[in-house]
Amino acid sequence: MALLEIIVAPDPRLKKKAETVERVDAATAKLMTDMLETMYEAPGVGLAAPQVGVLKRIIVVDPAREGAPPAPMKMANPEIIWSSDETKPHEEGCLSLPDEYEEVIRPDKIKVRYLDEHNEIRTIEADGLLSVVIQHEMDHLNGTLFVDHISNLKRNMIMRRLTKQKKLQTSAKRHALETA
Ligand code: K1U
Ligand code: ZN
Repeated sequence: MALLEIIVAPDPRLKKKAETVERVDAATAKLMTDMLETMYEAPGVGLAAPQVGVLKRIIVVDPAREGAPPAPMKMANPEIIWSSDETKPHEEGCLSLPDEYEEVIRPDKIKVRYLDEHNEIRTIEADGLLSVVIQHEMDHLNGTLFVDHISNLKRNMIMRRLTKQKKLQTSAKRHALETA
């Protein structure tokens, strides 16, 4: 197993559309396992392959509450085949937008079809946090971030903070190299 580096916004790699997985082979299954390990370590409740620099339609999720047994799910080529008309607001975070949280409104319930880690087709129904996290991770596969669902004003404020943070980190790294 291996920990992967999570890309932090703003970064053009987070805005690209990911490619369909032809077949879930051993290499894809290993990537899924590494993504789950990276997600647990972060910690987070979901992760999409583009967040670790891999432009493939792969997501992992585990919305189990603290203290509950783990409930990891590994999905390739997830497709929403039904979503409820009823919508619900939910506060979302993102490991690629550290320390930023905003309410996003999405369909409450969904049905998702995907390939599991054994290349088997599966269909599940999801509601609550599982539904929110799957929709959030599937957005990453199309280059969409949760801030794309909120007002321009809020999005611009968040992106300005993240840009500033990145500049500070870049200059701190440069200073550390120059003084080493
Ligand atoms: O970056 C990501 O896509 C993961 C993201 C998933 C998500 C969380 C909440 C609503 C929608 C999507 C996260 O996991 S952010 C971290 C987080 O929410 C969390 C961290 C530790 C414990 C519980 C939650
Ligand atoms: Zn995210």
